Amino acid sequence: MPKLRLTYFDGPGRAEPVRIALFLAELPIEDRRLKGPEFAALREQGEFPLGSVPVLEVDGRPLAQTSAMLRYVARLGRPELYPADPRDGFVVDTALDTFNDTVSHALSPSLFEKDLEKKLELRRALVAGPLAKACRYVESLIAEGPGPLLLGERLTIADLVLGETVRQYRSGHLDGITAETLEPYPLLRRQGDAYAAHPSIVAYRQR
Ligand SMILES: N[C@@H](CCC(=O)N[C@@H](CS)C(=O)NCC(=O)O)C(=O)O
Repeated sequence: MPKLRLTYFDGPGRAEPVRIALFLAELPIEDRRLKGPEFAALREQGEFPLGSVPVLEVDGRPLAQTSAMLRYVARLGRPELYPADPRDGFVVDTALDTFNDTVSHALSPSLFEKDLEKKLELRRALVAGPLAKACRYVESLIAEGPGPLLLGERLTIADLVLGETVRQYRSGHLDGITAETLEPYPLLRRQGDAYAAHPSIVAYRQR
């Protein structure tokens, strides 16, 4: 097995689905959690290929991009998390990219905004615009199957990202994005409930 080290901040964020996938794949890792100044110093030293985290080192080779990490970890240790069937794989990838890339990038400017009123204004625009579009799209994908997860009963790497996103919104840790934000999206809420109650996720929380 390769030697794995995951570097991120000391919080869930983008790394949490990768941590969960690694746990489910039973792959031991070094879970390196940085404080802000440490991140800045290591970035300055060129430690992160794209200047961002998470970074997953595989036998010392640093690799970026959360979605690629999720696919890699699934293939390595828990293949059922990433369907081999091309159409199912496509559905997983499109949901992953929508939340892990489109929504995350749309959220970024507000994360760095210090003024609370301006931050809330950015969040209102996000909720009404890119987030609404993304949620409607993912709901249409869930609606194609029996639910409650993206591909029915089967847990996939996309469910890790969607479920962690629902959990983050419900946590109230993001100003202006709350459980109420999910009110118009019943299938996403149901996905979040089923995800949280899934035995694999319960096992992760109890580890
Ligand atoms: N596409 C990358 C984006 C990574 C990313 O934007 N990471 C953020 C933290 S969540 C970061 O490192 N931001 C610091 C910066 O880019 O200055 C991924 O999905 O892994």
